[in-house]
Amino acid sequence: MPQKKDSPAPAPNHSAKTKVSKADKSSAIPEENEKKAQLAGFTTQPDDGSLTSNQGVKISDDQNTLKAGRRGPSLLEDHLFREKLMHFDHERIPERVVHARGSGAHGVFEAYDNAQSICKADFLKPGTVTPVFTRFSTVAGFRGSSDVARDVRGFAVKFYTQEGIFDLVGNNMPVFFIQDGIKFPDFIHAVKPEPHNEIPQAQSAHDTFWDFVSLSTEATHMVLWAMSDRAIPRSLRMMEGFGVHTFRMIDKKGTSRFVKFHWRPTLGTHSLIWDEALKISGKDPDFHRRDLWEAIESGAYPEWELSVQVIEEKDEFKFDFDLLDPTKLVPEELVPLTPIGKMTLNRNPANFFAETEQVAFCISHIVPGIDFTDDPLLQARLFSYPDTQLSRLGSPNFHEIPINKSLAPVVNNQRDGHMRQTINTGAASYEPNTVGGGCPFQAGVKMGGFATYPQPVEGPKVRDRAESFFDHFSQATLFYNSQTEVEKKHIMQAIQFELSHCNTPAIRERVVGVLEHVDKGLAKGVGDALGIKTPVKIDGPLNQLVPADIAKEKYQPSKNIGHGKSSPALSIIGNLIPAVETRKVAVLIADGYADETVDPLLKALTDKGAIPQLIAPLGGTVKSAGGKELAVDFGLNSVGSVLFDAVYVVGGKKAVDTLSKQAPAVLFVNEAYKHCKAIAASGEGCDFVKNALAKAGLDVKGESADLFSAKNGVLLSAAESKKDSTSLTEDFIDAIGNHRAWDRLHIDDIAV
Ligand code: HDE
Repeated sequence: MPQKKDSPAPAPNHSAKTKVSKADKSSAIPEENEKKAQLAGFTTQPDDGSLTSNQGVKISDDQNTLKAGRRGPSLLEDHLFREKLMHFDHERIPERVVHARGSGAHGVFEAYDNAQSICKADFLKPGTVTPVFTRFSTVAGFRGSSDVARDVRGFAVKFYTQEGIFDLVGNNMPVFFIQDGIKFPDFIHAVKPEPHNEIPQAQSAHDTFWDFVSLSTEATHMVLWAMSDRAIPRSLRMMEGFGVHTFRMIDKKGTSRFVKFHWRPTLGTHSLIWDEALKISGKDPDFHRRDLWEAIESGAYPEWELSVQVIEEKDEFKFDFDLLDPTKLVPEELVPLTPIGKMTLNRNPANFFAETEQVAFCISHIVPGIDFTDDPLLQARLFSYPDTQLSRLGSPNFHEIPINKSLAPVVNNQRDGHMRQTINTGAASYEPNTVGGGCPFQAGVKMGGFATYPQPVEGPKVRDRAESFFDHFSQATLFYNSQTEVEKKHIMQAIQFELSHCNTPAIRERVVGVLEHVDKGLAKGVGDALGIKTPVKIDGPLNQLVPADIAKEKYQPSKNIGHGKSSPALSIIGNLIPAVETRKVAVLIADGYADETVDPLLKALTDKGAIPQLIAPLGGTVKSAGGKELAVDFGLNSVGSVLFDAVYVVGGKKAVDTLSKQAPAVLFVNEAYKHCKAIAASGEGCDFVKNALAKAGLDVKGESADLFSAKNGVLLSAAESKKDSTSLTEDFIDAIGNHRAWDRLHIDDIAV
């Protein structure tokens, strides 16, 4: 059973901005939980016993096939060889048709004390701790594609509640590309690699994606999200999650309210820069997977607060957008977030295939207290998820796979099928029966049975869309207006990049024409970069996703386009939560380094939860001027500054002379500058930084006061005194916490 905590539940207004110390975390997280115990029953430890066949027969020789003579032909009789190869030949299962690339972790969800007034679900009772398994993913790429592709991230959480499984299968963006599930195969075909040559991998920067989204203007809002920094998270631990659709919550009295689900990371939401993401894909395609794994192994457990936006039934039609339209969000300024609990991921899977690959999320997995709405995208998903598990996992018994197994008892008359694990006893596999004493019996609502909310439904059978879904641009404009200037620039550059990879001029032009309806400046900026003259006039109706037999004029978007105000909550940079914890800091070092700085620097960073790593010209060790030896984490050639959040160059004449002759060391600092990362140096290290930036074309003399300032995130202290280096380290730590110096000078001029 999910454990109840002895300590009082956190206050309901516990905000995502509240920093939770490690000590707090460990006290909140039970070492054992019921799901862990259940999985233990299926888990084997490496055994030092004899090697056996799958039938338990001991194997005497696993090096040689059975042959007729020492140099003779292999024999078909070799049952041990055939068993081993047969199993190997079938090791792979089909990868997910979307969201194939993913990483998962176990954890717990702990309810605050306030959700029961709107939801009767047991796992939301105050202080209830429920085991969870969470899988993050990209959407378009194949299973082996890069983690940091520009893409939406899946954010799927399986709650093993006392009343059965609840899957909250969301994304890191609050809206979606299409309004009706019947277009999902078209959209996915358009974004996946093109079918004739299977190019490009894990990218939307190609003709078919932009062709589809420019013809289906309902995608415009989500396209802007996908072109924003949200699509290149710094870490899976530093991104938000959203349920996207409007759901229902039902309280004990049977009252239904509309809700939107939000996950907010306590580390804040942070992103990469596109140039950085491109380079990380080469240096470490497992960047996000490794980051999640290492954080959990080190005890720095990632956390998210779950909130809901609650809308009373009577307010369903109060907004100028439709709550059932998944291309719209509910601005927080209209309906604030109410935090209702916290998720902590605290355990890596024991086996990737058994857990992360075989986990089967289905939006149809809900528990009493939660229900669906008529959102046509949500309705389509209700069919798709269980259906896709049949081809991926191969059997309707996928719920029996340990990672998918409910903690609540599963009792019904479903029987047999491929790979059935349960051995059902007795003669009755039907209901009603007398043979089995009438069991299992229906629970009824009072005994916790699920009952669908009795929402009245009436209307003609039509293939159509409500007019309230026709406005495709207001919220795209709202989103764009809500971004800081830096974020707007990133969106513009992302669209320029993507369109420059489209071969068909008409597609590029149509996209610019669509952008005119979002923001004229954005359209012009993109157009200018591609040699497209604005304004662009689009031929034919703007939205082509209309029923064939219905007048196209009816489907024109509303006239009040481009009127969007702003919603400050939608900016990442405008909502910075400073966090140094788990940030990776490269310390550039070489033989002859100055003794004074390194130990205090490493200690100060580690005390704040950052992860300093020593990067030297070669691997092995480095010796200080005073003869002290330190182990090097990486040689310069095996990493790059893109894998770190900040760089420190250690002083010491001999060390800096050596580093100055290393082109990768110079590139390291210059790329860190270009990517707006905190840079610090002490002693002779300061000259190294200045010379490096001068080589990249910056005027380090004329403007040195502005360039080398805390605001610009470049901190130099030529003196090596204890006082100076302490204050340098403090400023450096602050700069790391700010994530990036977004307003850094001359970024576009730097030649790297
Ligand atoms: Fe999915 N989606 N989806 N999706 N989705 C799948 O199910 C589908 C949509 C999401 O880590 C598939 O098990 C349809 C929205 C996540 O295992 C498949 C439609 C959102 C994951 C499927 C959508 C999502 C999936 C493929 C439109 C955010 C990965 C493998 C009607 C709210 C879960 C699988 C994991 C996976 C269908 C749209 C999120 C084919 C038909 C909107 C996070 O069933």
